Amino acid sequence: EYDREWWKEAVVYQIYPRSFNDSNGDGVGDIPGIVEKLDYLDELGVDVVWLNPVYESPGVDNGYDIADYRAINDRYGTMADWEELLAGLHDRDMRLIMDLVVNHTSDEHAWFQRSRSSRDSEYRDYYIWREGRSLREAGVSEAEFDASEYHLPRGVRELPPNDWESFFGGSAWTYDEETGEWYLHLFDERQPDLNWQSETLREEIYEMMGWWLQKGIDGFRMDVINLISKPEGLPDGDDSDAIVRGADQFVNGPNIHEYISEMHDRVLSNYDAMTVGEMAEVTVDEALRFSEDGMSMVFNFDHLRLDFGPEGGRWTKGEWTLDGLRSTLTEWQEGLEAEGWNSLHFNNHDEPRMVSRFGDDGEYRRESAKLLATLLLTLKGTPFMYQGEEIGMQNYPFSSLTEVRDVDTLNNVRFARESGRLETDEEVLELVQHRSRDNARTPMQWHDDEHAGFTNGTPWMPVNPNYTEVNVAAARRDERSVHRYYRHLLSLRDEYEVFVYGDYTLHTPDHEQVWAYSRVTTDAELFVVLNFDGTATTYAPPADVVGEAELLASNYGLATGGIGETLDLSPWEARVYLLD
Ligand code: ISL
Repeated sequence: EYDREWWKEAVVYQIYPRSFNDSNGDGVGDIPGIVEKLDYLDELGVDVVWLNPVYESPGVDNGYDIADYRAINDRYGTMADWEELLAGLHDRDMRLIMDLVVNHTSDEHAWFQRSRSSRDSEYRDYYIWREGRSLREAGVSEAEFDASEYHLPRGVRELPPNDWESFFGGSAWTYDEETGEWYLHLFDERQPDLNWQSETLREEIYEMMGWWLQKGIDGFRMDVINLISKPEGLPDGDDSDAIVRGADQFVNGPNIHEYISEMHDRVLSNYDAMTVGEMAEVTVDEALRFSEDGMSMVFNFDHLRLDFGPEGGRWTKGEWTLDGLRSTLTEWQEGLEAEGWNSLHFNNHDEPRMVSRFGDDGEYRRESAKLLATLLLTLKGTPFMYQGEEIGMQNYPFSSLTEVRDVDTLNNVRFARESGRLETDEEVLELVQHRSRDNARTPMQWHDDEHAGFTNGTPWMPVNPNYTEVNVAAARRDERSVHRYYRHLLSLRDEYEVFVYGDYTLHTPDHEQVWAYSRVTTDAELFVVLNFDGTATTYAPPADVVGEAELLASNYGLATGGIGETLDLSPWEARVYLLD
């Protein structure tokens, strides 16, 4: 009766290996460290692990700069360790999806080394090389020209081939002395973009994907996959409001659907694999097209931009509203109801912690973390949890830039300082606390020993000082913990199909602090009510849900069933009812 897929019924748990568990005391998490925690994941009740990149890499962007797609970074372990991880997951009926990072490689990848060596290299067109523009061509006078902006060698006075900007700040082009041309990098200069127009390159990628699938993995999370197609002639950006200059040209570029469906035909269609495409900017209509191309689902970020400031962009600060969150997520719920499938996520290794962002990480940390868990696990779609959210881990209280490791934060701060957009240390620190990806990258908090049990050595990132209270060991002992609540909801999802396949109907499009919705199949109905605020309120549910019902989950430990004509809701209260 439903269009069933294993990945629709699954809950994914994301592991950021550097910060999960260190088995050898070097301060960096590793694969044997994950293997030690497999029973923990099994007990929690998740079905799939998404592993952030563990491939050979110089680590400029913590592994998103890959030097060899078929080798494991020895910081993290060996291929044998990785095989043990895969087997250990499969033995416990869990699956593994790997990160596929094919918009770019590291500059240390052999392809790039050969590509940069000469204009005639057979690898030249694996990457995107262009000549610069002369000052005259660009209409820039000698006096106006600031060579330091482009990190040019002495004597070179030219501009990059176009005006595109890197997501990490500054021009997306770097001049390379070896051949006197520029190469494109939408991220760090040590992450050159691959040229998907080359059929040979595409073949190499498909072969590599097949190689991993043959090893037995269950799918891929595809990094910035909608950036891989760049338009002919690489025209300047046309939209000054774009997330970065040029995005209107290279986001969902002209051949994107051709490449994704080709990838599907050539590789993925031979396996029962799950794929999730990470998409910097994507609309519901685009998402539907990607599902026609054979992608299981995409990550969209509409709801993770609601707290950008009015100036726009990630390095600004504004306030999200319930109205914004509810209408954005509802648009996606409704838009993918008939076709397609949603992913659900409120944080990951690039985003602040969800309880700090959408909940209350002070007085109501526990309650609001549980409310957000309820939302994540009762909307329609495949939920993605990020390590630590199951114990309500929160943002790190940064007090200085010296605590920051992330290339994105450091580069963006540098460019914002250079351009005068951020003037004082206070402004910088406030934004870092609010936005830095490192908020999510502090070590996992296992127990209340030194370094939270993450390592016996010195952790590569400071541990959040709240680890003495917020840690797995304490949470497992405490019946009222966030952790217990996740376990409960995860088991409910296994028990009741309506959590997976029920249609979503919103009941409170305008309510100031309550978000209530139903999930309905032909034979069951869930009613979910969430009080998104630190004050109590009374809410009158729609008449057709009032009556006998079983209270399946509640973050205030209520025992009674039945939905009354009015519901008195405590601060951050969440309830899930199954109607009789
Ligand atoms: O960090 C961001 C949002 O918080 C984005 O600018 C981010 O860089 C973008 O969403 C793409 O992220 C992915 O690709 C990057 C890598 O640094 C991120 O960790 C990865 O998730 C480049 O590979």
